[in-house]
Amino acid sequence: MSQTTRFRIASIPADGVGIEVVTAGLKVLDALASASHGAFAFDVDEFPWGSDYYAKTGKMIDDDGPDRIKDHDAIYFGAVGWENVPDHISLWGLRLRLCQGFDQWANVRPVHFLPGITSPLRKADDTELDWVVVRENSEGEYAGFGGRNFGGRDGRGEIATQSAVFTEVGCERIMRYAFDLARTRGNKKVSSVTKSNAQQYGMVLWDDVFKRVAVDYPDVETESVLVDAMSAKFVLKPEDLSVVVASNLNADILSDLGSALAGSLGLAASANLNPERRFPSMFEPVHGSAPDIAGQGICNPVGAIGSAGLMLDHLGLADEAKRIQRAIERTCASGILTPDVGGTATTQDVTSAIIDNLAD
Ligand code: GGG
Repeated sequence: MSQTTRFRIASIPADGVGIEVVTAGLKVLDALASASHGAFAFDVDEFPWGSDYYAKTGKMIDDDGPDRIKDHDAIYFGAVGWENVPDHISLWGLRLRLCQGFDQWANVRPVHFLPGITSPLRKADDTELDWVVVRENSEGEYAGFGGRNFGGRDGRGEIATQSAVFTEVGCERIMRYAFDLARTRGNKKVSSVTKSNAQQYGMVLWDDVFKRVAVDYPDVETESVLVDAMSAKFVLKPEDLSVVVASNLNADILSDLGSALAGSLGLAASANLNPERRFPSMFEPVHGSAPDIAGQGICNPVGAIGSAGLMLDHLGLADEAKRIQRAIERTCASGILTPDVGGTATTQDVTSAIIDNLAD
């Protein structure tokens, strides 16, 4: 018998529904490993980092945390954000610390329309819709440059600055990623999104780099669209989209809009990739910790399970990734749905159905 390929996964469920959906995703991975008859296995190390950890220790992650997981094959992440910690502390202390520390510069967020899920877009009933938001994940509006000062002035005299940072290296690498991705798709098109009419330095640099990079991809159609116009396009002409590349903040907002148009934020998967593989990549649902439904067993596990699929693809298990996607589609088509998409099923019901549907 040939040797089992073992993958080391660092699991960080973190906050709220993150804990429930990571549990669901790990069950799916377990089922696939069991069915592989020893071809592959997952060694999962779970870490308790998150907002509760911060409440106990004053840290979102241990100081040596990144070092302890830097040699894992991948990170499987839940969600960050809870009422006991200010949002900017929890986001910077954990998710951004890992994304930026491990140079996961490409955040890939597919917008998938699933059978059996009602989209708020009437057009989705009879039009094939499918696009990917590629989010620049290392700089831009999330560079973290700025400060607050003059709090001692009388009255309301404090000031704050927050600078976006755009570099040619950062722009070029995410654009090349987007163009290479477009080449793998039926509709070979990249839409670049900025607000360069108002943000005349960083985003004009982005536009200039986009024009330069596009020359190397003459087979790929391009367009440059302002973010306000792109928001309208997501709703009014989404059939025109294939790969949408945008800065950190713009892509975050657009991908939430895309997930909502597909039916729910709970459906959307994402991959934070370090394409050079110098560091582990991190896979997580697009959604946050959802305090309003956390702990009730009714959150939608599809986004997290889809993210596990993206992780398998990254680990070289492309067939298993396709099996997860097919199982998600079959489950949704059969009407086993959580309340956010109009059903009455629990997180566990949907997870079990997806596992049952993994079989060919
Ligand atoms: N699983 C994604 C997650 O936890 N998101 C929390 C959040 O607030 N993210 C903001 C961002 O990534 O820009």
